[in-house]
Amino acid sequence: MPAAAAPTVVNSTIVVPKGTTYDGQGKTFVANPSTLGDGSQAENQKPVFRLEAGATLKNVIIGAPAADGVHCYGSCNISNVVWEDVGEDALTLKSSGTVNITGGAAYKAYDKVFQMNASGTINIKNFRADDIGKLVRQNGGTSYAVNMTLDNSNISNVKDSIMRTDSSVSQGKITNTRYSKVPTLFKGFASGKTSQS
Ligand code: DGU
Ligand code: CA
Ligand code: CA
Repeated sequence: MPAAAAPTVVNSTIVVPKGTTYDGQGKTFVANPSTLGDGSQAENQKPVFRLEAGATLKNVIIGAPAADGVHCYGSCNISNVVWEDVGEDALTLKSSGTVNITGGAAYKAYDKVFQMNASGTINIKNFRADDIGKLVRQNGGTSYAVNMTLDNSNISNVKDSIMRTDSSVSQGKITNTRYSKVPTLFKGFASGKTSQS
């Protein structure tokens, strides 16, 4: 078997311009801890990838350290992206839009995987997550609407919940998903705002 290729060390955030696609072709990317962040729970680390509105990131493995993962400024498409060891968090919606996550996985998130810091939608399908705090977290104390969906996925070893919000207008929907060691599916949602089948 050929030796695995050395990871690409990212010294400054890779920007994916508006409407374009970045195909990592299965390569592994890691953050330079002295320029982007060490992937600890310290806030204000920089992302490895920054996606502008309508950008797509695909076929990427993010290794450790992962710093602040991926930031989306507006809608973004994330296809077959694997976080081997989530940093401060895996992906953040920084301005309103729809995040579509298709395929891929996230492992070892001490706290959050997907962080929603703006209103919008997150659709997660065909995903695997293991050893995480929360899969989706709307920024604590915010009251805008976030619509969260999870379909056809496999989620295990969760400390807190799969979807969590403090907003009475946000919604969560989980379909066709397998769980193991998940204490709570939904936390903080108003009654009637969640469904599971
Ligand atoms: O408690 O500082 O966790 O984008 C609030 C936190 C939060 C953000 C968020 C993020 O606002 O830091 O990583
Ligand atoms: Ca944080
Ligand atoms: Ca963060």
